Amino acid sequence: MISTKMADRINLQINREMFSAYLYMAMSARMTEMGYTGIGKWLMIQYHEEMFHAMKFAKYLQDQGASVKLDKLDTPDFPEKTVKELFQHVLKHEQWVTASIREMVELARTEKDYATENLLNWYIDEQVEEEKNATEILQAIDLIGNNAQGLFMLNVELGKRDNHAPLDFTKA
Ligand code: OFO
Repeated sequence: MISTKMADRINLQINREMFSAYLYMAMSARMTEMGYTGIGKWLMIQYHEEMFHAMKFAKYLQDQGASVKLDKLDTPDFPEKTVKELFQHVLKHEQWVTASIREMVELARTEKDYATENLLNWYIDEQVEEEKNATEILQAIDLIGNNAQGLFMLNVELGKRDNHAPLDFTKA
């Protein structure tokens, strides 16, 4: 059993993970509409990853006998119109999510909630991966500079990303 405070914080994080999914879906649409179909696909796979992150928290709440409470999602609002600016936003967003997960670890430690802290270790590792992915894409964009052919190749490369996130709630 977990505390009400911890359950509320996990429910807030579910909302943040689902907002991440919503944001990446919107970014995917914009990139696809601009002709970057490979980048659009990469972002849609990121959408599925985020939904998995949300479902993993939801399943944990249920395993702990706590309720899943879904709140409304904010509208994704982003002004970026270039690939570089968009991935700068992705990195900044992931850094914000990392800070949010770290805050949860602090709460779990304060409450001596070892089970939740153990679950959060998975998310800590995942955030290292999330920030690394965005950073590597930004490094590639910097190497490419204003070379249109390079950007074309990056679009093709990112379009090769596969979906590994389980879509089945019970496998979260
Ligand atoms: Fe759920 O890691 Fe990205 O936001």
